[in-house]
Amino acid sequence: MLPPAAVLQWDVFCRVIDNHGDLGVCWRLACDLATRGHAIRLWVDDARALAWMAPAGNSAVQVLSFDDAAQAVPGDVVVEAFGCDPPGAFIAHMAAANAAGAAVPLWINLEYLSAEPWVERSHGLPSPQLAGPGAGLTKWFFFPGFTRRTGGLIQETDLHLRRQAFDARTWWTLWPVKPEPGERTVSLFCYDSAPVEALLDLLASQPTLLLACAGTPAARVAAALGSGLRHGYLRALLLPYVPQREYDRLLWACDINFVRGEDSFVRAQLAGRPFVWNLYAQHDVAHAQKLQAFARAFQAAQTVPHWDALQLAWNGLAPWSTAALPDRHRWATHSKHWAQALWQAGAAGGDLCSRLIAFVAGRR
Ligand code: TRH
Repeated sequence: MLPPAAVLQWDVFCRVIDNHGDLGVCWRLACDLATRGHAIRLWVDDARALAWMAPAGNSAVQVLSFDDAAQAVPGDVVVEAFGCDPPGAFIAHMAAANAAGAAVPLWINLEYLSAEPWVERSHGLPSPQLAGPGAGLTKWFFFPGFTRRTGGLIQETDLHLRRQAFDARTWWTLWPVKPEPGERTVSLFCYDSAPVEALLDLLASQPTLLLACAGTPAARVAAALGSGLRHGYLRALLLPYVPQREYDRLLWACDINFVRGEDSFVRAQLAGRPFVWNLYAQHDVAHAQKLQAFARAFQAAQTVPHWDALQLAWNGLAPWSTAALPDRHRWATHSKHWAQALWQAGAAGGDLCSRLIAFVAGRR
């Protein structure tokens, strides 16, 4: 019989730089680790978004103020999300323990998601700290990703079952507006830079119920559609922020999901529904390479004609005149297959938390 896995105290650090992905990713990670029996302290500098993201909270996750960590005794594992630099006094505490020959937490930097080939080479590398409060310690890079040689994607242990048990028809009955027979449903979550008006024109040629999520430039959607929020065959609903779990269900229920950043992008893939990704634009246009790398992976086994062109145009990397919606059935089938491959990897212990726990166990 295998020995029971050790229950560890995890300190997860999150700084909200902009938007909601920093906290969105950290919250999912914290909850997923807690479900696996671990004790979690989530240190966050601005927890306000949890009021809508996770109104019910999670009794197994302690949410604490980032700066208060300066007075805390570090636990067994420290995860800093996206290189957010935990308070110096907290790290100095670890360095002092190290200098005294005492046990030191494993220190992990959870990085951004990318399908670029260098991720496999960088995942799991040590970063010896030569200066600063952590001098003498080692920080480890942990990269989420799509291949076996990366950290995988967050997939909670019950996610697949919940996804399979989801009944869209019943779910829609709880909404104030429901899709009519033959009307496609599209969720929209994007940055200000996205060509929203052009998309509305494109969608308006067929019966479409558009659910414009909070965070999307709602004023532009409203201005383009007028007070009735209608245009051609398209009608729209402007949504408030909904809890993260409800947002997941929205992705499961819609025929096409426009998503952005990191977390909604991953959840749209796991939904197994057609999606279009709005990348967080970087000054040096590094997001173009990020998109290209993902497109190469996504289109490796099967191709969905027009998907690349739509992606490029949606991200301002090609003229909108080149954009068209891919064939609905082909796109849906491919998205389902893509999700199945991710699910299979997750079920075989390839999800992010399983890999993170194994990584920690291998180095403690
Ligand atoms: O908000 P984002 O743009 O987040 C950011 C950026 O990607 C940024 O570059 C990166 O630094 C950071 O993520 C990691 O998009 P994202 O990543 O999809 O995060 C949105 C979160 O908000 C996600 O967890 C889903 C959640 N959400 C809800 O819970 N309810 C809602 O109604 C909506 C629209 C989103």
